[in-house]
Amino acid sequence: MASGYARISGKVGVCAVTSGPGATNLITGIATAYADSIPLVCITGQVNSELIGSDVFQEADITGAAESFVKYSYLIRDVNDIPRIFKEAFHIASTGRKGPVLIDIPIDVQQQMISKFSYPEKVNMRTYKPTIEGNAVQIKKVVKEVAKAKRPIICVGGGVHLSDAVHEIRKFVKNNCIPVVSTMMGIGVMAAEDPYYFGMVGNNGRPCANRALNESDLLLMVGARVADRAVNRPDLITENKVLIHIDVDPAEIGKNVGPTIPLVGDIKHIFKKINDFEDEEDLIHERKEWINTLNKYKSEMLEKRPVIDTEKYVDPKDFIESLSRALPNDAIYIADVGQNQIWSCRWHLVREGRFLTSGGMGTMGYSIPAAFGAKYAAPKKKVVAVMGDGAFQMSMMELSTLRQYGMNVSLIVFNNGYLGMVREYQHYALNDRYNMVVLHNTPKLDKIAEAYDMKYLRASSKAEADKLIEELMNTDECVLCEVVVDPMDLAK
Ligand SMILES: Cc1ncc(C[n+]2csc(CCOP(=O)(O)OP(=O)(O)O)c2C)c(N)n1
Repeated sequence: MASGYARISGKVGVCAVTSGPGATNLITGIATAYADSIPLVCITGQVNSELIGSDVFQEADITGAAESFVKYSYLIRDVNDIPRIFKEAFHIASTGRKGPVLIDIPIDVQQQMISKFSYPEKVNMRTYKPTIEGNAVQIKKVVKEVAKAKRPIICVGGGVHLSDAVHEIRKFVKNNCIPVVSTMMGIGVMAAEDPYYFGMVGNNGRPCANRALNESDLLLMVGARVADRAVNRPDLITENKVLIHIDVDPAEIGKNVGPTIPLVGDIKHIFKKINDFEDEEDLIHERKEWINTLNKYKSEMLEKRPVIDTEKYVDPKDFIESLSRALPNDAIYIADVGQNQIWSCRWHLVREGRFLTSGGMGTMGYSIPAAFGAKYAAPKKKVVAVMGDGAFQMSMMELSTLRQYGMNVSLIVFNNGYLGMVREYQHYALNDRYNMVVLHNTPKLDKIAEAYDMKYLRASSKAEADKLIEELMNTDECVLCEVVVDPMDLAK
């Protein structure tokens, strides 16, 4: 929830839990935020300072357990450190490469009074000074190199959203006539049907996006990690192109691939400066040809669409596309993890809204709580969460939280009776020897909706799906939709 809130509000999301099991329950949420660089301050209760380490009731060494997933953590020993630590925690979470910060507070510290409360105005940490402004010499080098490129491409990642640089990137793209592809976290930086945008790259990406990336002579990797899902063989990427890697985290640059030009800093700051340089008019013609070539790939390299019996099932790709066309321009769409996520990445057409998903960790059960946080941050926007029947059951207890706080979101469960993505893997890799992927026990969703006093809609054919979408657009209530899809359908 805090993560969904942070992504939509652009502020730090905060969550607080009790000691021991409360704290350990939070670990997956913390790790999910860490993998996607989401700014959080997570406050955990801790047992009495004097008892720490003696295995008392509800004790867990949470700073130790979460060590590798937090940007920083504190165990507060002195109540008078609270103002400074909170100031620092919010600063660390929300600057540089954003991420979760943990504050563990023993009960005795919570019960004491601060002798003289004063909340610091400034943070002064000698060891933490992220680079925001990009190096002027490097920026000039980037501009020079881009000006020479005939087949340049930009690959945008989640860092563009995190630095609120969508406007600056779109301006740069238009001024310089450069095509764009994205990672999963970079979806939405460009509108899905923008003529400069060619889709998501990677093993679950669009063939034309991968081809565009491969055939470019210059790649600007912006706010992306060059992670395994996006670039299969990073070691080969510089074989035929100049690589410019722009990221706020210096540790990302050179981690997976050595760039020709590294540039550390905040993307918004950097592109504001880059956009101030004059454009190279004479190359624009050649770049238009490059874009024409990519458009040819786009129309020729059509993805496989298995034939679905639309009298019996809903075609999820068709459904997602129709849904996204019906949604308001600024709608927030959240995909869970699994086949539903891959379908959503390809077929949800973002315009001015946002697309949220758990990219780095791929945490099932992400979408319902993230929908809560997104709706809390943007109460006037339509929020839709799409998930599989497996993930639904991992977070369905949060229906109660949605109802308690009156968060009217639309939840869409693709019911295929399987942990679909893993079934698909077992289909390809294990010759259909299915093991622990059948969901015989999915509860009746109409009954679940009734139990939580929610509206329920169902579709198991194309005709019903069209009606469902229409009804969904005409309601502001909290809705649980069951969309029956072919159990044997494939992600791609
Ligand atoms: C918490 C968690 N457990 C396990 C996995 C591994 N996993 C990835 S996709 C998937 C199946 C998802 O099934 P479902 O939610 O029904 O969605 P579908 O693939 O059918 O759309 C699993 C088990 C995961 N990503 N997260």
